[in-house]
Amino acid sequence: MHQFSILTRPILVLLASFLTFETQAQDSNRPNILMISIDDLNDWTGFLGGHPQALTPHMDKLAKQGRVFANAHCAIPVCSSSRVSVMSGVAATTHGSYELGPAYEELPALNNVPTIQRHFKDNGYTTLVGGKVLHHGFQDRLAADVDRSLGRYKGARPKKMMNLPAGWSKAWDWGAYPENDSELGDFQLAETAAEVLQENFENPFFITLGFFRPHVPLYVPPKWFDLYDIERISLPDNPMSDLEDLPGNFLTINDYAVAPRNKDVLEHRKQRSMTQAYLASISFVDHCVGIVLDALESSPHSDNTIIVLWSDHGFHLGEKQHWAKRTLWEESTRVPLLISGPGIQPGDTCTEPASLIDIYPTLVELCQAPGNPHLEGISLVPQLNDPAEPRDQPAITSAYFGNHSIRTRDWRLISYEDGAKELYDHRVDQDEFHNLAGDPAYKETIEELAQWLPQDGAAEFKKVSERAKPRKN
Ligand SMILES: [Ca+2]
Ligand SMILES: [Ca+2]
Repeated sequence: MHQFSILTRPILVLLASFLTFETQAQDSNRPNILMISIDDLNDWTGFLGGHPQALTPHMDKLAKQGRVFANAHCAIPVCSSSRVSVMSGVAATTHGSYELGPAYEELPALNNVPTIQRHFKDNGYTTLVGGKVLHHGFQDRLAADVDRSLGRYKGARPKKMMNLPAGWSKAWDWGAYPENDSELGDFQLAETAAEVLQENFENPFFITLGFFRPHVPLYVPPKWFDLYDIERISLPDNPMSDLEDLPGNFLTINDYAVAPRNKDVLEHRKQRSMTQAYLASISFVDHCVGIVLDALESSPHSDNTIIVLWSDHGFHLGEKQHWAKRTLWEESTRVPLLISGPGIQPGDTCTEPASLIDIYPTLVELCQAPGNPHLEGISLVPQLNDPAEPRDQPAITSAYFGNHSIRTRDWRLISYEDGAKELYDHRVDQDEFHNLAGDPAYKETIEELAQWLPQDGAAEFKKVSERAKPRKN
């Protein structure tokens, strides 16, 4: 055993205490993280412009303070799988959850993959989680990933259905209810978070908040409905002829039993009313986001907190004759993604492709946390420094086993399990009306994009009890 001389010993003690001080100093300078997820929010926000009337002043303010990733996409366009990908930093083709189904801790491929909360906790952060973050919550072996729970989501529901036509899934009701914001779980979560943000923390914090609106049922108080005159709401441009150039496959497999069919929506004349409820829910959740952001701004942590805001996937309101999610088109895959914080200069919107699985490595780099060998996304720090910095990696979205979308700055290629393809040129066709896949002039473009298609995706892992049920008729 090495023996220190009496002379060197005090120097080592001094050095050790200096190092300890240095480490603590670094710790106290490491930025906090405030992660805000919103459920089922598509690009209908002011800063993305997906709907000309959407009122989201609080998110728009945040967008001005940091970087907007205007070409950001989910890994899988459905709740549980998308959130598993965000929290693990792992693609569907590795974890094997391609639709609504297994919980994080049930997926064998993630046995040794720490959630982002766990990873930061293991590196000195205090983790707080409230609302809907992982679809199934932090349960079983994930329970210890959370130092402090800010409560699970609690929904308020009227005694009777308000607007739902007979025979539709009860999950899909909507209406001006309850009377006050304070009766809704999202508002309560925002208020709780606002209080927590005034506290002092010994370690840097990682707070994750998951807001539930605009997920169905679309119940929010009357004042939010009053923001949108039902007769003057712009409805999505949705020509029936849009379907004529589509391969049949995805039109069939996305016919999920819970979401209403567009022909039923039209038959019952509910399109305006449902669109109004979705917009009202967006403005309500924006208000909740504002409560949290205002609280952070007036807190001792305002200068040293990274804010990441995202939605787990997009949402159709009739586009391509479809409602809800699960497709590989822009309405389903595109999500809001905002990042702001110390050192991030406001500036132009980034139109390079980004994926929600890039969030994990981005936060690791921003906080100088140790790497994680499981991560499959790529840090967005270069685009936080310069929004024009090109990205080679497209955003890859998978939906149901064997179907993938490749989204670059200018293109979207969709490839279905049976080999059928769609190609859209986003420079001139942001609505994805014109499928160019059958045009020989685009053969090379398709070949180039197809190089990104996952070749050996993990077999699908699904609990039988949680499989999506196909419609019977
Ligand atoms: Ca969702
Ligand atoms: Ca079309």
